[in-house]
Amino acid sequence: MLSMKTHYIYIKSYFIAALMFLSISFSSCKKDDSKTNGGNNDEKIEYKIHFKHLFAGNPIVYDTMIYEDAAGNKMDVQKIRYFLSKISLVAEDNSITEISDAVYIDSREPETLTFSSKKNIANGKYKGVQFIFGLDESMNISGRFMNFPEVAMEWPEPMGGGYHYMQFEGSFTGKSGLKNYAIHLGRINQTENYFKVEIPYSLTINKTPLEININMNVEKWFDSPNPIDLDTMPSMIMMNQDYQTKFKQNGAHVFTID
Ligand SMILES: [Cu+2]
Repeated sequence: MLSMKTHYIYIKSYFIAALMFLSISFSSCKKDDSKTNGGNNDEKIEYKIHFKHLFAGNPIVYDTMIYEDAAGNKMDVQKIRYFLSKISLVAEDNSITEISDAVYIDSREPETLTFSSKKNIANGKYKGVQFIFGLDESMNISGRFMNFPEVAMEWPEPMGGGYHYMQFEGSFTGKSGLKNYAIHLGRINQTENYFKVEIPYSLTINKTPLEININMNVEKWFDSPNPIDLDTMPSMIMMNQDYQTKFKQNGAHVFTID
């Protein structure tokens, strides 16, 4: 139970908060008014992209040996960090509106799981969402990120520099017992391994806030066209183009949108 005194303090702070809110909304009203004389064309709409990480349709339970790779090895998921970039909307006339640069996502860090911004997106019908998994040539340049957490994605200079597209790690039980796996994807010297993902998705934009979910269906990294057996996968695949290609091909089916 709250004492009368704390009650009073509560009411008082509510009152102050309400006053602050009022003054903020007044000043933002003013700002908006001065902008509306140029017609609707300059209006930016707010959008939010949520990133979800699912295993066989359910949110991932971390650090728990309840999953299986394509060969039936029991596995867990401990870490999934990656970049998606140039997230774009594809209009029915095929014109493309880019709504993000490079976005860093750590599936265990809630503050990285929503990307929101404002952008002038033309009204109309859209038929799809596309993005790059990882970073393309124009973005994958050493020194592009100076701060944590992105800087921790650095790819070693002797292997071409730039950044990992993804660090996906955990452990599994193979024939010889418990082992770790590390699915580190990136560019090996001059060989680019990023890929473009195009997902059909119809939406209509009419100056309304936009909200979409991009889901990573994690089990699909192990699925097809290249079934992955963690027990026979080398423990280091950062210099292994064969495995980079396998994951690149599997990755084409990993993402869905709702
Ligand atoms: Cu690595």
